[in-house]
Amino acid sequence: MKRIFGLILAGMVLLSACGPKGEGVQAEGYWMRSGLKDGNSAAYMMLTNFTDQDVALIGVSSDVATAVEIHLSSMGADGTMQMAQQESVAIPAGEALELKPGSYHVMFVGLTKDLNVGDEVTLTLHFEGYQDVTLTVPVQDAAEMGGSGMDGMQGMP
Ligand SMILES: [Cu+2]
Repeated sequence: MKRIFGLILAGMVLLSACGPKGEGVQAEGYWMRSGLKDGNSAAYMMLTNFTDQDVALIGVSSDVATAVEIHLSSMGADGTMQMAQQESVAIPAGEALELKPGSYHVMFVGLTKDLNVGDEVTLTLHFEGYQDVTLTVPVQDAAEMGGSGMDGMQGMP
């Protein structure tokens, strides 16, 4: 009897290894840039929608900045990086949205304090079609994360 139970368990582990790993909307690999009080910063992450319904990221809140916005960076016609605020970013069912330097990011405008490497920032993601997701995001060195350059490093992600 014990042996049969063990086999069933092993089968379940195998199944879960093959299928989608996770449920709901999950954030992974999240980090944010260090920054100085009154300056700006940005957070990045991979968001995966494991639900069978489309959801959309519609806002982010945190108390470390006077404004927290969703931005999309892109190369302008004149060859400079530009950022546009996004009201909402769709994540279709079963798909992932990557927020990364040079692309989508969470923008922190007007930091209320210095953010040093090693600090942690609480951030709440708001979705349409899904519940809020709160994360504790580590502050990391952008150069180490391969994030400097393109994403606007004159203090602007
Ligand atoms: Cu931005």
